[in-house]
Amino acid sequence: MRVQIAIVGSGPAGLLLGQLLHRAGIAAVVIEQRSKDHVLARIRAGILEQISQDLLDAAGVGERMHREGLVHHGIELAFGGRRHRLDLYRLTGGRAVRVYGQTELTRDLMEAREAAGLPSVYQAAEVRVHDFDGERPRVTFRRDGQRHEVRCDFIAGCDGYHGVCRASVPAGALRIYERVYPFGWLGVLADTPPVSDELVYSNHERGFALCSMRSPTRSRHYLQCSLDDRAERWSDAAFWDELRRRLDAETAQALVTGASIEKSMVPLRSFVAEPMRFGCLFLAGDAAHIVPPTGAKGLNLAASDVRYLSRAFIEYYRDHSAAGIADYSAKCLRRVWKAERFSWHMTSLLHRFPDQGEFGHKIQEAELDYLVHSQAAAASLAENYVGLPFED
Ligand code: FAS
Ligand code: PHB
Repeated sequence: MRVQIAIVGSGPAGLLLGQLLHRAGIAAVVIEQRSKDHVLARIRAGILEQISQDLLDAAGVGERMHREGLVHHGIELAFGGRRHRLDLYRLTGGRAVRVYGQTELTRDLMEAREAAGLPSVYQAAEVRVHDFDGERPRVTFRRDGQRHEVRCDFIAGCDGYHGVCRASVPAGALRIYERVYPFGWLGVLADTPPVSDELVYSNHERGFALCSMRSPTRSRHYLQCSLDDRAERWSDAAFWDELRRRLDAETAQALVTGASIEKSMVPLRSFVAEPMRFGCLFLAGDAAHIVPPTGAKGLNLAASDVRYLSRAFIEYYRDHSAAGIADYSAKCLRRVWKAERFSWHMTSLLHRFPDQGEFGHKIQEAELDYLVHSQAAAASLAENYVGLPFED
């Protein structure tokens, strides 16, 4: 097979890139190691910045998101037994976020790709990338016992943190920056009504908790947990009891519990691989960077990379200019590091660290108190939460 762009990975980054390239008449194939069902079964992000929503519209897949997604003008911070609302809309001069699960966004993109009859390979085994430092990059894989080869102009490594693309870059060519947090998140999805109209982020002495949602009838909750914890050790009752303990009295009272339909645990890390381009190989999304989910940035950063990468490829083929390709990594990384900073800040502000001590806790309390009583501090958090503007 020969295409212009070989996209490795059928998560949000790979599928969104494929759709934007298709709309520009650029031929791409998506190569995914798992099945569609497996990709759709992963429960992940829930918050879309306006920029990500605009990209989905540009990709022609925004209709269900607008119909079913929930626009949120604020978030609430709970600490010291009270909730404090941050009016994101007022603080940012009219900007908001939309709750729309990554699973649904991925489904919309998969369906659009299928409807357009675009080439995708699922359950591809032994995916390998070759000769991306030369002029003739290739991707090979096995499927149904046959070896396949895709010849292309460029390879988009959209294969996530554990993917093959970054792993194929010579170690000396990468600079890795990483912080592993001493805790994880235990997440539960349940068909129970959300505890509040907006998200509630709770800083509690027992640990962080987050009350989120997917729809008016489906809630998503998280508890900070230790790294040696396991989801299967938590009964639903134990999860709900601990969540109640970490909420203020009013919220705990309003919590409607029920059977979990998904329960999973993720470790938290900040991770950046620099640069994000190696010859004809371009990394996008989690393949290049990871943020702790506290700032709801992971999925939105993937979309941000894809915005730059799709424009670079379109410019290359339409305008015969390699400027966007040359600038790709530097432009992405400026935005990546700002999101890394914000996600690290939100994580440091809201979680209990084993070594933080009483002084550290008092500093957290003071920062939260300052945040909810200072217009300037609240506006700073708000503009990062809704998504910083692009500095193209
Ligand atoms: P993805 O990891 O989504 O997709 C990569 C794809 O590449 C996968 O389908 C994988 O199967 C495939 N792949 C991997 N290796 C391959 C190979 N060798 N060959 C072919 N295909 C290969 N973000 C938030 O904002 N909020 C959250 O609450 C949140 N929760 C998360 C929970 C978990 C468990 C994880 C891992 C991430 C979470 N994130 C969250 C971040 C998440 O949403 C990512 O930012 C988002 O999935 C990034 O999308 P992609 O870059 O497409 O990577
Ligand atoms: C989610 O709904 O999954 C979610 C929302 C906000 C976050 C993290 C996760 O900061």
